[in-house]
Amino acid sequence: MSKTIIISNRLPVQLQISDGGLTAKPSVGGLATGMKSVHHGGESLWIGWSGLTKEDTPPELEEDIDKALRVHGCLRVPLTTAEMEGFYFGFSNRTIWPLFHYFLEYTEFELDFWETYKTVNHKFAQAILEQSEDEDIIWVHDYQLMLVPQMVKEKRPNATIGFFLHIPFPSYEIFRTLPWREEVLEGLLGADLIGFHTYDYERHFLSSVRRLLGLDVSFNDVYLENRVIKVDSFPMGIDYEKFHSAAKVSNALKGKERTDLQQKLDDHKASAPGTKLIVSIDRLDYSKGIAKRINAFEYFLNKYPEYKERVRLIILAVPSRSNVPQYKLLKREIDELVGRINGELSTVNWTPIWYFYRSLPFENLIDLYTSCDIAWLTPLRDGMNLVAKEYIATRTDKTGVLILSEMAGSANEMNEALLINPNNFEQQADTLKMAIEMPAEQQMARNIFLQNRLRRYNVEVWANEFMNSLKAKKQGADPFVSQKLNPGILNGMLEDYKVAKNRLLFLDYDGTLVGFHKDPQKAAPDKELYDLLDRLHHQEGTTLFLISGRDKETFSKWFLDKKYNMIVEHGVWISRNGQAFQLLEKVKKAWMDKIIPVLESFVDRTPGSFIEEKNYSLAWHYRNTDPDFGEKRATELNTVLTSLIGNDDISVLNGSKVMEVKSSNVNKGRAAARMLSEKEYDFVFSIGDDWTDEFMFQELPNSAFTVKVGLKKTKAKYHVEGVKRVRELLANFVNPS
Ligand code: GDG
Repeated sequence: MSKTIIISNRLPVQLQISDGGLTAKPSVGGLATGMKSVHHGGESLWIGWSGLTKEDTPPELEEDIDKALRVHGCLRVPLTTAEMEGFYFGFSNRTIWPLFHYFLEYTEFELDFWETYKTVNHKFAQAILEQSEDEDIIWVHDYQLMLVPQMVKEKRPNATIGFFLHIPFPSYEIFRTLPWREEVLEGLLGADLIGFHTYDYERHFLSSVRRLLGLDVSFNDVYLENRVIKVDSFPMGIDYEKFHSAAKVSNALKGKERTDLQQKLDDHKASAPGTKLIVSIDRLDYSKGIAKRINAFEYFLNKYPEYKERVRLIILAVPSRSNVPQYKLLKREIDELVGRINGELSTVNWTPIWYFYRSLPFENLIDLYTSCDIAWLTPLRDGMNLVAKEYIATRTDKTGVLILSEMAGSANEMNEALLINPNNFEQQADTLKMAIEMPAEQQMARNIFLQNRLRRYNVEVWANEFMNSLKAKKQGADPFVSQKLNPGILNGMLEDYKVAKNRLLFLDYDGTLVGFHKDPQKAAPDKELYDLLDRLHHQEGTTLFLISGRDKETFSKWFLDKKYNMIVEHGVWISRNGQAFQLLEKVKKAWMDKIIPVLESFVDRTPGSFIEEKNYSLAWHYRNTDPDFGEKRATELNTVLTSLIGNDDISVLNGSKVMEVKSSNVNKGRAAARMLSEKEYDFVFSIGDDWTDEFMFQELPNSAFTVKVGLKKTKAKYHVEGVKRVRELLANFVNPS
């Protein structure tokens, strides 16, 4: 039976070693909770770091630790202190974290960090490989493990792998600064499904994939030679019921039953009626914009001094990554800021800011959420921000105002909150005023919508949606029209091949027999290809045609003395057995003079594009342009050309990164059909990779074997994965037994 394997940097279990021995308690974080529906029973395993480095693990407890973890369905990846330094505090938190949160100035590109990151990712991948089987579903979490999907896929190609990134994926302009950007993208593309919190992160990722790896992307699918990867957004929710019911319980407690913190908050409210409490809760992280928020609070108090003594800001900053220098500096900055502002503005009755630098127990978190009239969250960048959602979930009477930064992923789903730009102090001061003065009915009207959405799309739904999408990928629900040329079909085809007396083969060239090159002239045939074609050409009973959009000069240079049969320029010219090229179709070319200037103007305006002038057609190549810009220009050119050519017998063909203008009565399909009509053939085969080959697939009789190279939609019956596979397939023809 297949099982689910979850991988994250930290295991969802807290280990504690004390005099009394070892304890293992499940963590209560959002991820651990959300994965409950996925990680249960004996069918799932969670692999991660235990929280103890090798140096911190007493050897005599190793076995007990493993046993304790096993009870929770967990397996640890042992890491040394040095590995944690380079992998976690180094590459993860001093390179990726700042870079992906747009803090280029804090980003360190250290080769040592990168090397350790690779080593540790490898350890995680190894642990997965040891524990998994082909039919398992593997879900990798977050930025610490971006290389794991590929490391696993390489060794276990049939495994179904999902990856979810909990932090933003930055725009291409930021991501491209990473020295190891290609490796990171390739690492992620080992997955079958890649999930992000928002569509924006998804779009940034796809843009980097196209620009840096030059891969084809169609909607949210990335096309590799042998696989299609789905990229999608899954906005993470919270355990709504847990927060909502905890708030209900807390509200129902009376007097001394209430927590100490709640009693203090109650006393404060009683002593200062009409005052408002504003809360902010974050890990102490520069991405959360805590220092800016404090400055904005000071700005607000100076702009609207009537609110002095009438509002108080409670900041809960949870210690985080305090080994990283940048976090130490931030801690100092915030300490100083709070000290200065409280020093300058406090009165006998009032301290503007209550600042807690610690982690509070869950009950106290609920106390803060339920007691504060406003939650003010101002991250400068945040993948999602669950605190915003948790605050709303605890507002059982539906009052409360959420002020939320537009830069948080959650802002996309929380339109009813007051959304602000954390860099705009003027706007923040005015929004705070608005929040303080907002009538309860309006607060409730906003929160009803927010609560309904959070209740519906909770963290369990999030986890299940991701898993269902991953399972759908596993079942191969890809919308391919053609069938993979599997060994069964191949054997049948070879049987037919063997017994056939007269075989006809049409082989496209670029993208089929050779890969694409930036400069088309460089895609010359290699020795292996010549050998293969020679053997097919000289095989008894086989008629081989190279059929291409290329010009006759290039093909003459490469193949004329080989005497292969060739059809070039999509069917304008034909050469058989080494004879000079002859016209196969009568074509007009007067139109070309009119079209050249149009194409030239597109070349001038599209860096990297160029014109290929053939005898009877004109091709505008844009493989080397910026991919987004190139596509945009191609659409534009298509419109211009179609309006220009009107009813003339000219048509525009969209090939693979090339647009070709040519006479309508010429295409590979017509040419192939003509060859077919010359003689009786009992085995017909055609193979090609792009749009222009579709004419062949369409035109050939149903009995023909038509094969598409790559995974695009096609009229061909079968597909193979890439040039290497094409050559292997043709090698079978040389020796069909
Ligand atoms: C990353 C991404 C993304 C906070 N203080 C205490 C405490 N918390 C809990 C909150 C909340 C969680 O910690 C913080 O979650 P966030 O989403 O706000 O932020 P990150 O830790 O940065 O998380 C983020 C998230 O991953 C999920 O994908 O949303 O964008 O940066 O659940 O309640 N809990 C307790 N005491 C505290 O003092 N018990």
